[in-house]
This record gives sequence, structure tokens and C-alpha cells, in this order.
Amino acid sequence: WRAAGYLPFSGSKIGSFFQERPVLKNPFLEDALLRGYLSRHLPQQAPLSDLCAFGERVANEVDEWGRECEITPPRLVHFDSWGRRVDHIVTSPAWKRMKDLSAQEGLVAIGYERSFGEWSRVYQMSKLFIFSPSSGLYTCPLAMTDGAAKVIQSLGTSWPVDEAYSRLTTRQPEYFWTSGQWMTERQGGSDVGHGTETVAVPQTDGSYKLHGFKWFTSATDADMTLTLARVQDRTGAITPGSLGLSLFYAEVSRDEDGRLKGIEVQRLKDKLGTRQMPTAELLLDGLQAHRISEEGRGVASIANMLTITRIHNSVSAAAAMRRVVQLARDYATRRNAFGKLLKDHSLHMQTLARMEVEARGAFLMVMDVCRLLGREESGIATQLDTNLLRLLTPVVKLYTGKQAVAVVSEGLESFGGQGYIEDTGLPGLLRDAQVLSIWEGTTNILSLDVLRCVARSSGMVLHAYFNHTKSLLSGASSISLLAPAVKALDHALSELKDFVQVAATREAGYLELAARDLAYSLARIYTGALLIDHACWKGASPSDTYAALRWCEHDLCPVATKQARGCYDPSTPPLDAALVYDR
Ligand code: UCC
Ligand code: FAD
Repeated sequence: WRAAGYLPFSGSKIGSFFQERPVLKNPFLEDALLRGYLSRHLPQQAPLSDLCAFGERVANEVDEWGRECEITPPRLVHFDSWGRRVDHIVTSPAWKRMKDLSAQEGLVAIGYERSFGEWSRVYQMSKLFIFSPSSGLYTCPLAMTDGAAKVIQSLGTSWPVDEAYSRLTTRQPEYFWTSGQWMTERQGGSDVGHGTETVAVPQTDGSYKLHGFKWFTSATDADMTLTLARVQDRTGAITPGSLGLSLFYAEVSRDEDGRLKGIEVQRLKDKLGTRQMPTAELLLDGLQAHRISEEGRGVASIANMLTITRIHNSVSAAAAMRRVVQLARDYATRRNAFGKLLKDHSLHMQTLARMEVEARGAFLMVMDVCRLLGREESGIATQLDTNLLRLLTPVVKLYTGKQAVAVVSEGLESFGGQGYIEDTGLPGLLRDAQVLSIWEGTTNILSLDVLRCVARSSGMVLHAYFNHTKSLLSGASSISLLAPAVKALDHALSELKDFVQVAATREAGYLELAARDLAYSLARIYTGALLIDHACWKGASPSDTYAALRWCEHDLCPVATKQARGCYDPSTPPLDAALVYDR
């Protein structure tokens, strides 16, 4: 080329090689486990064609809107051009399109229409699973909207929440409302019982005016919210602690001058991720609200919302894992290194296969919890189902939240340097995953929730867990290929039983130290059993069997391993503290 005077790297010429980008294909058609699971369980085929069509739309249209939400984050306009306080949260056109799409596609409505009976939740969550990584975080307002509808349904859909309920669950975009969930205050997001300062002042018409400061309020462009506050008596006194909290419904509306009624938006949070979505600090300055729980039953009444949002969180976590694997495996067919495609490097494939096993496990655990929710809502849940749902909701949320960060992080590495580059859209996946273990209850708080629900049920939730996990293994007895997985699972189950028996005899504080490892053990063992069960299905593939075998090579019962090492003994807390503060 020298002779010809051709210089490939000169002037505006930057060489002729350009790497092909990873391509997002229809996430429904690309997901063998999702399709297999639904074919196995759904009694009707109609949801499958809807999911397939939606998957096409996500890949060809919606994913770009999601990207637009990321690069056009919301901003807060405090004042109008003439100096009036307006507190306008300006969102992107794509964010608004997501709202309309969510209504049209029934992303909340499907759960309430219940056209597919006990499988309606599985159908709804499968749709959200496909949508989530492309949604520009619109799944966040949808989670809270779903949670609010659930709370209202459980407390009664009459005035003042009748209209709200129908708006939250509609398919008509112009009628659709989203809800906020304003719990966290500056003194505490985990310990809302002690952290909530907001007071509710009774009005003569039976409503209340709320005065307080909500420190984190996501998707603050919502039309309404559920929130916690303490009712003041005539003397202005309030009841401290959790027993003083009641649940309130409030609409977010504006007066004729465009000012927010009873609310000032202090500022928008500057966040690591979830930047597509506004998260604000709000001063509640006489916000009109209606009490919808009995006085003092605020936490218990919002618990239904927590269940739903925690399940949504788990769906998003599993979806993030699935998405990064889909993109990584596509990229491996396009990128060459050392003379061959990445897909032909066995170590690279091992890395992706490990991610795939995590993604599969997460998916099955999440869908199983959705199945249980669907059974409860259809009125056909047995006591075992109800106990399992209560136990597994915090377990699935805490486990998948953490795994999403690990898998997505590994996933970014599989794109090499490009995984770190903003305009590929890949880093956002990791940033957004990081929040999944923080909001809606941190890992430790949910681990303690597991302990509390075990104690409050006098162990019945654990009894249900052991029975059901064992029953999931029953189909595998005749499948020799699965024998190592079943053996490992059986062993882990008996280790877990032994742990529970020993822990019951130990001093207070022992279980608290074991809480996180216990929750992980519950997650890993249950997921292993689900993978084995799925591999026994007549439509299962060799990959289903392989995934079960690989999963069961994990340390399935870390709580037993750590117990044997004395990690929960009374001597450890002072040693932990000394280590942390060593200087
Ligand atoms: O973070 C937030 C929104 C983020 C945006 C939405 C994202 C959605 C996903 C999107 C995906 C992309 S909103 C803030 C979330 N905040 C939390 O999650 C709070 C975390 N803290 C806890 O969960 C604590 O454990 C508390 C606040 C529940 C502890 O309060 P208490 O007062 O100490 O609770 P108790 O005493 O344990 O329980 C009080 C009552 C009991 O009922 P009764 O009185 O009938 O015995 C409990 O059984 O509440 C009941 N309860 C529950 N019931 C408490 N927790 C639960 C539960 N998880 N399920 C059922
Ligand atoms: P803290 O409660 O102070 O916890 C700090 C640390 O201490 C955590 O690691 C926790 O696990 C640990 N810890 C606390 N207590 C214990 C214990 N007893 N044992 C062991 N460890 C413990 N909240 C809303 O109400 N509405 C929203 O819309 C909302 N949106 C959010 C959006 C984003 C992007 C983020 C990041 C948060 C949002 N939150 C929202 C707040 C979120 O729910 C809280 O941040 C979360 O519940 C934790 O509360 P905290 O920040 O007060 O942390």
C-alpha cells in the first residue's frame, strides 16, 4: 500500500476494522428456559404469543426508548420564568412513552384482570422480565403501582381509593396512574418505626394534613402515593415507634397556578444509577391525605406493598442477569481474539456458562415465588403455599439482588474494554443492578425478616420449606444423570435441618449472626431443587440437566460450613468489631 500511496491511518482515515456491536434479539425467543418454563406450566398458549410479540417490540422499539431515558435524565425546575415556585420534574418523552406502553401492554393490569387464573402473575412477571432491562427503569414506578393496587385491594377498594384502584390497574394510557411509596426518612429507611417523623394532623372533614420530610421518593412524577405518618391527637401528641405509624393515601396534584399542593420538591438525588428515573427529597407541607389503615397498623398494612415490590425487584434482578448473558453470548459470536471467535475459547465459554447457571437459578426461584403469589391471589393457596410465599419473598429478593451485581459485573468484562464504555449502554446495567440490594430492604434487613417470619410462624414456614424442597426432588430418583445433584442437595438439606436444631438451643444473638448465611442457604438449596425439578420435566433439555448439576456444585449450605468454623459464636462480634476498627 505504500507504493500505491495508500495510508489507512492518516487524515480522517482511522483504519478499516470496526467491531460489530452485540445485538439485542427478541428476548423471549432468545430465552430457552423462559419458554420451557411457560410451556411446562401455563395451561393456555395465549400468553406465549403475546410475550413473543412483546419481545419483538422490546428489541426493535422499546430498548431505544430505554436508552433515551438514560441519556435524557429527569431534571427539576423549581421556578417558572416569572419566579413562581412550580417544582416541575421534567422527564424525557421516552419516559412518558413508557407509561403509555405499560398501560397498553397491561404490565400491571394483567395481575389484576387474572384472565389466566393462578398463572396470571407468572404471565405478568414474564412480561416484566422481558421488559425490565429495556424499560429505562420504568419498572420501578410499575412495581410501586402494583404494590399500591395490592394494598388497596387488601384494605378495600371503596372511597377514597376506588378511583385510584381502577386507574392503577387500567389498560387505558390516558386513565393510567402510577404510585409512589414514600417510607424512608432521614433518620431511617430500614427502621421506619423509629425513623418516621412525619405527622398527620386530623382535619374536620375526616382527612389529614401531612407534615414531614421524605428523604427518598422514587419516580416522583407519580400521580399518587402511599406513605406512613403518625396521627397527632388533639393535644398534638403522637405515639412513638412502629405502633404509632398509620398508612395514608395521597394524590399528587397542582393548584390553578401550577404549584404542587402540599409538597415541595427539595431536590433530585444525584445517583450512581437509576438515573433515568427521578428520586426526590420531598417536604410534605400540609399534604392532604386519607388514612387507609387502622391507626397504628401502618407497617403491617404496607407489608403487602413490600411483598409485591420485592418480587418486582427480584424479577428485575433475574432479568438483568439474563440480558447481560444474552448480549455476551451474541458478542462472543462476533468478536475475534487470538485467531478465533470468543465463542471458540473454552475458558470464555466456561465464564458465560457460569453466568448462565446463575441466571437460570434466579429465574426459576423468582418464577416460583410468582407462582405462589398467583395461587394465593386466586384463593387456592394451601397453608404450605402461604408459608412458602412469606419465607421466600425476602429470600429471593436478597439473593437475586446480590447475584445480579456479580453476574452483570462479570458480564461487562466479557465485552472487554467496551463493557466499560458509557455509550455502549452496558455500564448502566451494572449501575442499575447495584441498587437492587439496597432499596426495598437491604440484604441484612431481609435476612432478619427471614428470622422474624420463622419465629412468628413458630417454625411453620421452615417446615413448609423442608417439605416442599424434598418434594421437588421426588421426580429425580429415577434419573441417574442427576444423581450427583440430588445427593448434594439431600446432604445440604440435612445440614440445614441440623443447623436449625442446634441454633434453636443457642444463646440470643447466635441466629442474628447467622441470618445472612441462613438466607443464602435457603436460597441456594431451594434453587437447586427447582433446577433439578425442571430438569426432570419431560420437555427438559440436556442443558437443563447440566445447569442443575453445575448449580449443585455450589456450597449449598454456607450456614453449616460457617457454623462448623464457629463463625456465630459469642466471641466473634467483638473480634469483628476489632477487625473493622483496627488502625
Ligand atoms: O425503597 C423503596 C422504593 C424503591 C423503589 C421501588 C423499587 C421496586 C423494584 C423495582 C425494580 C426495578 S420504598 C422503601 C422500602 N423500605 C423497606 O423495605 C423497609 C425495610 N425495613 C423493613 O422491612 C423492616 O423489617 C420493617 C420496617 C418492616 C420493620 O418494621 P417493624 O415495625 O419493626 O416491623 P415488625 O414489628 O416486624 O412488623 C410489624 C407488622 C407485623 O404484623 P403484625 O403486627 O400483624 O404481627 C409483621 O408481621 O408488619 C408485619 N410485617 C410483614 N408482613 C413486617 N414485615 C413484613 C413482611 N415483609 N411481610 C409481611
Ligand atoms: P440504613 O437503614 O441506615 O442502613 C445502613 C446499613 O445498615 C445497611 O447496610 C443495612 O443493611 C444496615 N443495617 C441497618 N439495620 C441493621 C440491623 N438491624 N442489622 C444489621 N444491619 C443493619 N425509599 C422510599 O421510601 N421510597 C422510595 O421511593 C425510595 N427510592 C429509593 C431510590 C434509590 C435510588 C435508593 C438508593 C433508595 C431509595 N429509597 C426509597 C430508600 C431505601 O429504601 C433505603 O435507602 C433503604 O431501605 C435503606 O435505608 P437507609 O438508607 O436508611 O439505610
